[in-house]
Amino acid sequence: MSKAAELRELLTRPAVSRIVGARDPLTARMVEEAGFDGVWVSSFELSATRALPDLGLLTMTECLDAAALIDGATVLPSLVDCDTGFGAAINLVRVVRLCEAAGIAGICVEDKVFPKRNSYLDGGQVLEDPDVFAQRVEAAVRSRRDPDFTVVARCEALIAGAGMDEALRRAHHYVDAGADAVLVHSKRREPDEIVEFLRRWCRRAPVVVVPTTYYRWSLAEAQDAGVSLVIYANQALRACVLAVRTVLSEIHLRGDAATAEDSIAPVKEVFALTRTAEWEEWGA
Ligand code: SPV
Ligand code: MG
Repeated sequence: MSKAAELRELLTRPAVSRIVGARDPLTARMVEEAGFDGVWVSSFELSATRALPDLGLLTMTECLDAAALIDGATVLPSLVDCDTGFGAAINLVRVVRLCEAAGIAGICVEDKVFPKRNSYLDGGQVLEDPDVFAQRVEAAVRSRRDPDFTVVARCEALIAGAGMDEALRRAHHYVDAGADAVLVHSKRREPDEIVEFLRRWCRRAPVVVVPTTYYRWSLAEAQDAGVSLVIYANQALRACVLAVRTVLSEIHLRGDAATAEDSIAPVKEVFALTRTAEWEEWGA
């Protein structure tokens, strides 16, 4: 099965699926090892990895080059976060062509204006005109050569405070334009508005959610409410930030790495993750 067909299957099967943000190929391999279903190539994580804020600063090339490397390190399918689509409809057509050529399973594009701001930032969010965005979605869908290549339309109406009716209106519009699934985003600490969206959506098309702020919502609850795909978008990055800071400050304070040794991975684990033995069989 192609990776595109696998991602489509994850979105359409009755059971809820789970994908995880991986900012680099090694993390993608750990996502696979942990048993998750796929990889989320997150604009927030890719930006943060370059010590940049998630403000639409990454170019299309930077994003897709990183996505190809990440995708190449795992058998899992990847869903690539393409922010607002790097321009007009024709830019998204190029994204689809490049992703398909790289074997990437699908893209997600959001209905904000360029340059988008990360959804959790305080301050205003500016939504794209829904007709303009739907045209972009339609172009992406029409330009794919593999019918399994997935186009997820991300609705930011709840993030922007535009209300539930507007979120539903936009989501229906995007599915009418051909979107394979809708990512409905919320930054509430409880899943209440996501639950209401799902109730009124009546399973018209697969729904993707990102429970970063409403992290107590269980997988079983999400499945019962009608979610198809859960994205753990940034937990791996945040785990890394805390772990690295803790270990580095310990080494700096103590003047040795003795106690740090117990809380870091043995070098052998890195050898295993990078499949060193397999490479050595080639005669290294
Ligand atoms: C990302 O991970 O880049 C996302 C999800 O787009 S969020 O950060 O919640 O906007
Ligand atoms: Mg993003």
